[in-house]
Amino acid sequence: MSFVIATIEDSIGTIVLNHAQKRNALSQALIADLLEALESFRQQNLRVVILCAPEGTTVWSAGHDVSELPQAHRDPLSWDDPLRRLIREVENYPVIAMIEGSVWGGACELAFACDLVIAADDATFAITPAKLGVPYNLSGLLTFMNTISLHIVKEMAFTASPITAERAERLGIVNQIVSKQELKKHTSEIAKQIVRNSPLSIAIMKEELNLLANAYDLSPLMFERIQSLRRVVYNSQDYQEGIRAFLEKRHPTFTGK
Ligand code: YXS
Repeated sequence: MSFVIATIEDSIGTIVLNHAQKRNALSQALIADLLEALESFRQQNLRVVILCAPEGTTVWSAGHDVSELPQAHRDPLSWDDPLRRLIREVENYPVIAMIEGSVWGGACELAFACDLVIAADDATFAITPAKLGVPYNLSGLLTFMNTISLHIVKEMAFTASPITAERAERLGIVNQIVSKQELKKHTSEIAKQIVRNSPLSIAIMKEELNLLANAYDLSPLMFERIQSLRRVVYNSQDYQEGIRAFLEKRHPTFTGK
């Protein structure tokens, strides 16, 4: 069974996240299917991709599959982890995130890594590492910083509380919000407009904008210091408590150890 449904119409690829039972959690299996669909679209030279969940969903994606987070003593968000590979892959295509329902954690990063975010008025967005004791990684935080002003990134990351689509639009995080009924038609019209324009021009501007958005100099010394601080966190009792509490369906008790 595939955890995504991939279709093509008018040079537009659509990928529907399709694991409702687990609230479209970004598991290794779902990400593998998503990457396969993106690769197939790339081979067919599709000009734009729409990433969405089934119409009427209340949860777009519940984020990283918590049951697949390493229990301890291993970086949960290292270069080759599925979520990291997916984010890098999404940055290679013009992708529109079509959002309805709630978006959590790593799925927020996935949505914000897309080129446009078109949301239904019921959408919400939550950045959740602090809720689980996860030391988010540098490139992941940069995805958020490239989408959201620093104060709002900190508010969302430190509180782990969802923000509404209306506020996200006001903050420029979301391009446009429309009614659930209008969402699919409106997003498709934007995709068709992109298809009518020059694919070469769009591809090079996307690459240039990605390069500029990621153009930060970080010395090896600074990088190694950050990695050692992150190691303290994913080796902590709090990190294990965060995951255990989620799996046991209870609130975590963090001690700072
Ligand atoms: O109990 P069963 O077996 O039916 O499974 C339940 C949930 O355990 C499962 N599920 C998940 N499994 C793994 N990873 C997840 N992220 C996840 N979310 C849900 O799906 C089944 C149905 O869930 P349930 O009963 O809670 O559904 P609901 O409709 O009542 O509530 C939907 C949500 C999304 C509000 C609720 O499932 C929820 O709060 N999920 C966790 C959202 C979250 O905190 N995600 C962050 C994941 S960690 C992550 O993305 C990064 C590592 S980080 O945190 O660093 O950003």
